[in-house]
Amino acid sequence: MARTQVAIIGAGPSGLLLSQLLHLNGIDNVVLERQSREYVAGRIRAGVLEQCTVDLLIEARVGERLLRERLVHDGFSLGFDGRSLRVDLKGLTGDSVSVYGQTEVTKDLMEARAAAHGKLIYDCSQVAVEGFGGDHPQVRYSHDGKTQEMTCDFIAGCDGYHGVCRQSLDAGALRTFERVYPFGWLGILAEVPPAMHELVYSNHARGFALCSMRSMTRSRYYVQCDLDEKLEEWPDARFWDELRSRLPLAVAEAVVTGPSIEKSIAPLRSFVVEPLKFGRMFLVGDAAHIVPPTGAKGLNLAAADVRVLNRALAEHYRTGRRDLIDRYSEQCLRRIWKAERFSWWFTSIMHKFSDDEFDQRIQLAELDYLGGSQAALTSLAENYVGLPFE
Ligand code: RFL
Ligand code: PHB
Repeated sequence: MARTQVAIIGAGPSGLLLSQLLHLNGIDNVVLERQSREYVAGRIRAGVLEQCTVDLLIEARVGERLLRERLVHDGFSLGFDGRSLRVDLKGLTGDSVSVYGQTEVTKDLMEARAAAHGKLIYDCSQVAVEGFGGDHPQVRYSHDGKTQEMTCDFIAGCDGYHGVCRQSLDAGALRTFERVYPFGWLGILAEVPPAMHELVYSNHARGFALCSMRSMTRSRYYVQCDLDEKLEEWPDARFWDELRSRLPLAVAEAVVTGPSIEKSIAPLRSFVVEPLKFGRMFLVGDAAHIVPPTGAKGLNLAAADVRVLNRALAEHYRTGRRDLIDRYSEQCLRRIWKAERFSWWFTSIMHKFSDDEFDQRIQLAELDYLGGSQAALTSLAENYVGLPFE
C-alpha cells in the first residue's frame, strides 16, 4: 500500500501552500483533488492579500511573480450618503495590502509543486478518510477507474466548505457556529481599467457595491443581490447600470464598461467549526471556517491556518514534540474568531438588510462616526491589513 507522511485533501490555496511548505521542510506529502487541474486553475475568487500572507508565500518560494506583478494598496474608500471616505491603511497602521488574484496564487503554487515533482493527483473521486482517531490514518480514493489506498501519519483536510473531511466526523465530535445572510454578491470580471486606483466599498439604499481589480487593465466588480436571482437576468448592461447607481458620483463616472469575461453569484455566510483537530486529522481553511467576503479575509485566514500547521508539523518531525500540534485548534481559532467578527461587522454596516429606515440610519451613523474618529478608523484599518500573529 502507498504511504506518505501527510495526506492533503484538496488542491485549493490551502492544500497547495501546505504541500509546498511541508516539502520545503523535507516532509513527504500527497495532494488529492476532486476536480481537474484546469478547473482549479480557472476559479476566480479572492483578490486581496494581507502582508502576512505575502510573507508566507515568499517563505514558500512563490513570491517572485507576486512581488513583480502585485498592486500595493495603501488605502481604500468607503462610499455612503453621497460621500467618499478614504481609509488610509498605511498612515493608520504602517501596513498596506496587496492586490493579486487567488487565481494567480494558485497558478504560482501549482508551478512550484510541479517543478519540485510534488505528488498532486487531480480528478480523484470517492475520497474517504479513515482511522484518524488512532495511529494509522488511511485515505481511499478512486482514480482512473481504480480504487487506491494510502496510509499516512496525518491527514490535512484542505477540501473547502463542501469537502469530505469535515463530513466524515461524527456530529457529536464538533460544534458548528453559523450565520447565513439574506443576500449574495453578484460579481463580474471585465477586461477594463479599474474605476479608481484603490478599492471602493459602497453602502447605498439600493444595496452594497464593490469596485475591485486584478490589474490596471482588469476589473472585478460586485453588487449585492437577492439569493434567488438568476445570472440570465443580469445581462452586462443591467449590471453596469446597477453598479453605477450604487457608487459615489465621481466613482460612477469613472467606471469603464466592457463585456464581462466571468459572472457569478456567491451567497454570504459566516461559519466556524470547533475544534479543528480530530486525532490525526486537521481541518484547514474553508473546510473549517467561512467569512462573508466583505473583509477580504477568507484566503488570508486559510493561509494563517497553513502557517500554524506547517510550523507544528515541521517541529514534530524535527524533534518529536507534539505540543504545537495539540495547540493547532486553539491557536488558529483565536485568529479565526477575530476575522469572523470583523467580517460580520463590516458586512453589517455596508449591506442593505431590509427596508427598515432605523437600520439604515444606524449604518450611516456608524460610517459617519468612522469619518470623525481616528480611533474607530484605526480599528477598521488594523483588522483590514490583518492582525499580528500572537
Ligand atoms: P477552496 O479554495 O475551496 O479549495 C478546496 C479544494 O478542495 C477540493 N475538494 C476536494 N478534493 C478532494 N476530495 C473531495 N471530496 C473534495 N471536496 C472538495 C475542491 O475542489 C477545492 O479545490 O478552499 P481553501 O483552499 O481553504 O481556500 C479558501 C479560499 O478559496 C477562500 O477562503 C477565498 O476564496 C475567500 N474569498 C476571499 N478571500 C480573501 O482572503 N480575500 C478576498 O478578497 C476574497 N474574496 C472570496 C472572495 C471568496 C469568494 N467566493 C466565490 C466564495 C470573493 C468571492 C466571491
Ligand atoms: C475581490 O477583488 O475579489 C475582492 C476584493 C475585496 C473584497 C472581496 C473581494 O473584500
